[in-house]
Amino acid sequence: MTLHDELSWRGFVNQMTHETLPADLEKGPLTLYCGFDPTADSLHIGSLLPILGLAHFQRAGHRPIALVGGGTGLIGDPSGKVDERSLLTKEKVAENVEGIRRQLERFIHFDGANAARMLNNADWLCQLSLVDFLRDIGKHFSVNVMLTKDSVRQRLEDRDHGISYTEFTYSLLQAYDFLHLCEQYDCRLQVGGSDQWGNIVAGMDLTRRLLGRETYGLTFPLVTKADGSKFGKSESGNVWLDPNRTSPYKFYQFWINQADADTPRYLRYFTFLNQAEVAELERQIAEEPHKRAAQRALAEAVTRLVHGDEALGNALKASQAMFGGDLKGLDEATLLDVFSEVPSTALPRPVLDENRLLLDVLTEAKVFASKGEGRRMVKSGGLYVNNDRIDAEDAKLTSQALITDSVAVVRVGKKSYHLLRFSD
Ligand code: 545
Repeated sequence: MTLHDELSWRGFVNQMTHETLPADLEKGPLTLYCGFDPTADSLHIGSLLPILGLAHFQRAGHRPIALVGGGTGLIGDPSGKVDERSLLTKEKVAENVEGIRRQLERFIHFDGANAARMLNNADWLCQLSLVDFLRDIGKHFSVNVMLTKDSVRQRLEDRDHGISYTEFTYSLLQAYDFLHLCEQYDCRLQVGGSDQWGNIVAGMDLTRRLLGRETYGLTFPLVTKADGSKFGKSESGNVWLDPNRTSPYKFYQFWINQADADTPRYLRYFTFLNQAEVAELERQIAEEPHKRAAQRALAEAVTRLVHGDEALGNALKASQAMFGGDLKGLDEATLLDVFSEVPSTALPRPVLDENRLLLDVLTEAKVFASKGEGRRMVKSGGLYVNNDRIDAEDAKLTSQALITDSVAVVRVGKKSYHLLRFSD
């Protein structure tokens, strides 16, 4: 399979500027780039497709440049944005650059024959002189043409959602980047999401005019969901790559919960599984959908890719906890994350030393409506502490009930959970 065959099969190709690109990609290594503006200190899964796009090019022997927009991030790309954005402070942008740089480093390798590069456009954009820029670069842009671009046109129609001169100029800066990278690094292809088409083409035009060189553009599709809702959001908002913003457990759960109708496409987008492997998982969706083998494979592969083996192991263990699995070895943060939607009762720690009956405490905590209900539950074998069955009605509550420093997990029946949290 050629790289283009692979990308097409995976559904990575939305638009290409040249019909000849697929064949040219086979002629030898080429340098390409994709830009990421530091609008936050973490990427979210919306950036995963372009990142994996770069990884596929690198696997095929090409040289990717991951560009962090320390300069463009000070301006703000209007592409696809209905409203003018508020400017981030320079300090915030610099901080975000570091966060994003660290994340990007996981996905492509920076050594070997076709080593990737990580560049920051602040290094050249922040040194430009306004007068020189307007003379040397601005002169090649027709405002008439710029006004017809999607990103601008939408914002011209009503004043409430207008566009500032600052954002209007954004695409000149991105165009200048392509020119700079072509000149300095022989970069000949820019990739990005479909919202980047206008900016990519602007850079190609500029490079053609000023260097007389032909470059390429390729865009990836927008990731959609079969039910029409927006991809990449969970109930709690964006799904981030930073484990402190979206825990590996929640990240794993996000993928496990994908619909059957979306999963084959996502396996092609977000994992490196090959055609035969994806076909086998598709067969399993068709024949035994209840087993969710494809979702499991998806969740495992993406969690491993983004968070590594150890975090995946913990996420798997945490996921089993909800279904009565072993709770030992889960740290408190993970435990609280897994049971974040479960009711909980705060109790003073000394309660653990008072030799109280477990059923009394649970009745006070409203786990049971009455002590009688608690007794019946124990008799029928339906009361668990930390997923261990309680067999005696006169069981005492002691510090033995703690599974982590301050938490005991009570379960009534198959899956009705309640947390007891002991604080000093
Ligand atoms: C800057 C300078 C360049 C080339 C590109 C850029 C960035 C580009 C842009 N891209 C988007 C982005 O989002 C914020 C990232 C999360 C912190 O705005 N002008 O930076 C997204 N991009 C990846 C894909 C995209 C795009 O990073 O291209 O389509 C999302 O899939 O929206 O010289």
